Amino acid sequence: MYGNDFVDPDEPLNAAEGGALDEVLDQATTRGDGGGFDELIAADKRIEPRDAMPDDYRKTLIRQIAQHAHSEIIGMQPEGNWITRAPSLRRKAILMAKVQDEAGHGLYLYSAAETLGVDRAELLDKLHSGRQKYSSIFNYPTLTWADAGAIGWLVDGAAIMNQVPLCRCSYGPYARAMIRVCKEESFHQRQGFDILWTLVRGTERQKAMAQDAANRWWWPSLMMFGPPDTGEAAKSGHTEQSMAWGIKRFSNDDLRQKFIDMTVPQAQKLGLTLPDPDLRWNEERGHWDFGEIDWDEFWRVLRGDGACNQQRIEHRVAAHDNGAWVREAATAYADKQAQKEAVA
Ligand code: BYC
Repeated sequence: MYGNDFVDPDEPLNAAEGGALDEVLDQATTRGDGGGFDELIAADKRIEPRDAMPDDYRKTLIRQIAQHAHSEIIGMQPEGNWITRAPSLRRKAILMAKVQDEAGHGLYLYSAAETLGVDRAELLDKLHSGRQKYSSIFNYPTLTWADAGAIGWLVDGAAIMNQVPLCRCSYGPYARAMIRVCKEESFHQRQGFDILWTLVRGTERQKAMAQDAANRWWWPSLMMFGPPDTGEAAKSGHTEQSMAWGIKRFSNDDLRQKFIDMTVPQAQKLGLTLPDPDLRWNEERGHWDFGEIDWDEFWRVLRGDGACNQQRIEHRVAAHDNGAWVREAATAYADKQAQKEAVA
């Protein structure tokens, strides 16, 4: 348990800690005696790389897993921005570990995508040339130290809500990668909450900094779940098909509501106000009602018009170019080892 100096350690802070992950592990489906794709999906079994699968299922997974992997590595940038300015050695060490975890998540996910027959270099090329997306959330700037807290609390909190169900995704390598990712995200959310918990008990300026960060990150965090996909919007995106294939287990709207229901009491505990005047408990629904999300802003950011889109890609491409010698050295070493083994 991390950072349990501010809450009852038995009280779950997020979906992974709420028992959802244990439930997934308990129910981990084992394969039956084969069967075709449709039979495996109908029986809620895993599809493995060796199995035959419809081309569209493969393409959907490559699109989603690649986008997810790209989000993890681009997501290193906003917080990486604060490593050199973290307020203490302890905070710096924790933040470095967190950012390194995100790199690791990217690696698990690129590996999962590669089991579908694509090459990581090709996926990175698509990211760099704007042909594949990464999460909208990482196009917002990190203006103060409190943003490191708000990202951990809200962005990682939203990520866990979305990703715990992906541990039950029908595609085996993706589902298995998500189990470790979710455990690590749980630590990330706690460290974010802990940063804010410290700030809200600090000076008036520190409290104002925490409030300002919550104001700026709340709505973009709700957009992370993706556009509306229930009611009239049910036919518009990928959700219906992805749910039929067991890739997505819940709609974007359901996960968004679960996240809001989980997060409002946490904001109350922090003494922070969420920037939505329409936020109120609906006794009848048993959920928090919330205001209109600015979907124009979401689509604008996706089209490349967010505050940091250009900067994020430029930085990524430069990091990739600067790392060329590492890839060359690793390839040369692997070739040398292979030659030695061939001779032995
Ligand atoms: N940003 O039909 P929909 C993290 C696109 S990293 C950008 O609902 P789908 C972390 C969507 O791609 C968190 N685009 O699509 C890392 C589609 O466009 P295309 C990343 C978005 O795929 C570092 C269109 O909108 N998590 O946790 O069924 C530090 C229609 O959407 C977004 C994942 O990637 C968005 N937010 O569902 C801290 C989780 N939302 O592709 C934290 C895995 C939607 O047709 N991914 N779009 O051109 C998923 O669960 C699903 O892909 C989504 C979208 C729920 C995101």
